[in-house]
Amino acid sequence: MELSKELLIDLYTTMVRIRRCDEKVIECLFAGKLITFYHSCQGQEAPGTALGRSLRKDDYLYYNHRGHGLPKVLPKGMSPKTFIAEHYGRATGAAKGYAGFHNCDIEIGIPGMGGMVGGEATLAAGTALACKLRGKGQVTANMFGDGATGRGPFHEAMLMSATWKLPLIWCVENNRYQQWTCISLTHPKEDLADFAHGYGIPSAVVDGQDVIACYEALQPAIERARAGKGPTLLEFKTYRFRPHVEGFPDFSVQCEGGCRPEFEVEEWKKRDPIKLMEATLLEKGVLTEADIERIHREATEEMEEADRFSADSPWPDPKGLDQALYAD
Ligand SMILES: Cc1ncc(C[n+]2csc(CCOP(=O)(O)OP(=O)(O)O)c2C)c(N)n1
Ligand SMILES: [Mg+2]
Repeated sequence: MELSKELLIDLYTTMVRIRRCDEKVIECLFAGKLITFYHSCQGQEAPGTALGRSLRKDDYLYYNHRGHGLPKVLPKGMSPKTFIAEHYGRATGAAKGYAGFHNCDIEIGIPGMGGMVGGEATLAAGTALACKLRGKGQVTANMFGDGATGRGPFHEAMLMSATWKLPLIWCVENNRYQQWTCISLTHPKEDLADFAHGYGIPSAVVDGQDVIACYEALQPAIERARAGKGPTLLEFKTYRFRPHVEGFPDFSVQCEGGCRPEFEVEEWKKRDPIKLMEATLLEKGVLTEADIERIHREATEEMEEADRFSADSPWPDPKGLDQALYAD
């Protein structure tokens, strides 16, 4: 699959914007400006970027707590202003500042998340059923962590989606950890994509650090869903560069042999998705060093502006709590 120059630049720029936005949220958090905590998505920008950029505006996209959806909602069209303002708890935020990190926007097909790991799976089956019944070629995608595949809702919804041939793209970001527990203690097999065999649906294991590989893997899965042929399970092998949640020590010892050794983090940083794409685009002659410098500078300025916008935004009116709810 040959991706256009414009698309390659767009995928790269989107990942840089996500990284800068993530860094800005962390900076604001430690400056005491936010009403919430934060689960950084650094290192995991590629799968969500590829997914968000592949979906239509009227497709549904569910995300989990990692980056509070940032690497999915920004590529699907949410502004960093809306995202950061929500963390500030301001009325201009995604959930009008009422929810702190709940980055929903139904106008662009983002119903939001709940606090329960794997909880979006059954909701995704619900919107996928709605997509099918409407008959407009809409699809639903659900991107979640390896931890969610250990929960009942994921398997119940997988079974239903396979049996009813729902237009669903199941995307697991396998970063090998669930908070402070290594996957070797929770899952018997290396590849979570193998779960698909039991449900009789196609699957693939994808290099989650390579945004081009992610994009290419998603296209047939989305086409299959749009064509009414049913769901696909894609497993993106990836890694988070920062602690599970900011401010908590990360190198605990819940795993045999010690959990998440520092050298492992350093090894994975050599496969930073942004650096990998940068090298590819320089090699292909799609971007110059000057272009890269400009893209980073513009992303930094965009996030500074989003920070100022958020800080200057009004607090929500406590009486308007019901306005943050929606029904369809
Ligand atoms: C049902 C449920 N159990 C436990 C938790 C606490 N919890 C929050 S995030 C998390 C880790 C989830 O791991 P994973 O799905 O792999 O996502 P990752 O953090 O690695 O991105 C856990 C256990 C929760 N929110 N919901
Ligand atoms: Mg995980």
